[in-house]
Amino acid sequence: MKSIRLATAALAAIALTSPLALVAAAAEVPTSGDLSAGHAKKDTLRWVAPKGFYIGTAAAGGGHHESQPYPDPFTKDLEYRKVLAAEFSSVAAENQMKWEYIHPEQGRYNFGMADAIVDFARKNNQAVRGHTLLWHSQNPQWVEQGDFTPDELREILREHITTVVSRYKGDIQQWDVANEIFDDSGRLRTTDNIWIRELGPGIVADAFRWAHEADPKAKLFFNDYNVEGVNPKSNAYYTLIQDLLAQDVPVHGFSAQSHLSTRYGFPGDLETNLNRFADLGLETAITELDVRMDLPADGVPTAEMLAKQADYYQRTLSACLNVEGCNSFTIWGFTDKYSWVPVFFSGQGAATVMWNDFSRKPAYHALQCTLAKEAVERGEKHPHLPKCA
Ligand code: 9MR
Repeated sequence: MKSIRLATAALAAIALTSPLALVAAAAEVPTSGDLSAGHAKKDTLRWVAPKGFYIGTAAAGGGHHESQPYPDPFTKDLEYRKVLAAEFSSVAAENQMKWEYIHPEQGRYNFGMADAIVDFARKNNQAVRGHTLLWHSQNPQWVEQGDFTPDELREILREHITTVVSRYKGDIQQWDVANEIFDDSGRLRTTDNIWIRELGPGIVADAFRWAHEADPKAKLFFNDYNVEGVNPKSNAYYTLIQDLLAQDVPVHGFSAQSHLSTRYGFPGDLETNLNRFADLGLETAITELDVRMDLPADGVPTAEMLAKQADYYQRTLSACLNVEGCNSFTIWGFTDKYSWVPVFFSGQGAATVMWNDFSRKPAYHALQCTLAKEAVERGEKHPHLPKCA
């Protein structure tokens, strides 16, 4: 049965890809192993997670995937879709709701893939994280190279936010309204962020106001990388958010993307940092966790490397579970097969919790056990507990 299904997936890949892609697609079709899709329902992340805690992943597609030798993962990889549905209670659009993807030309929206993700989530009883509305990156040419007056540009942003957020009103649990607006030293991106450069810092508050008008129930977030610990960048958010809250701007959350690397120490003050935002009355979230590593020459991580990676995953999850209002924990892809990491960091990879064939790494088990233990600690009855040390 399994081989028939896999053969069908491979044929679909053949019909849709170049000869070069064929070789890769055939090589990547899972043939063996501990396939998540084949696991019992009770042996998944979402099943063991405490009630009300969303365990999520990015749904792969767009962005770097478009230059890779495989068909669109989210729509074409059936095994991938099964694991996505079985394991996660929340999904985020990896690229499919970004400006360049969803609004590629002035006056033309491309909602197909975002709609598909939202439909998939509804059918599989999953929450959706929307990503993202105001960012310095992945904006279409027509915006970045356009010759607009400030008033026109402001109207372009307002119209975009209103259109996209309204379309998914009621379907999106959390929106990353503003993404990566500070640099690592805590300075606002006044040069590379077109919106802030052309319209001034006040545009950030307007983006939150417009998003809130379009979907009053969606929780609106600031989202960034390198803000896991207490540092100049997270301090900048801490100050800005207090200012905005004092002005009644509808900001509801602060999230740490958490693209970690075993090259660096674990940000041990993650929990402290999230707590100070929680103390402002905000929700917090982990939104893009992955833990990359420097791969050995043969490309195969050692058991020690995998254990260190698992430890980083577990500590990130524990920090979130320990913070009141940190109810959404998203990993940035669940299989190495589609991870952005090797494409962006030469010599690094193996950053996700499953191998290419969806078999589970120690990091997967670390997440699963941590979720299960927390559920038990919260007094929930668990008919099944995975074997956890
Ligand atoms: O994973 C995304 C990849 O497919 C894109 O090519 C890339 C382009 O910038 O963006 C990646 O996602 C980023 C996310 O949107 C924001 N935080 C950093 C993520 C990794 O670069």
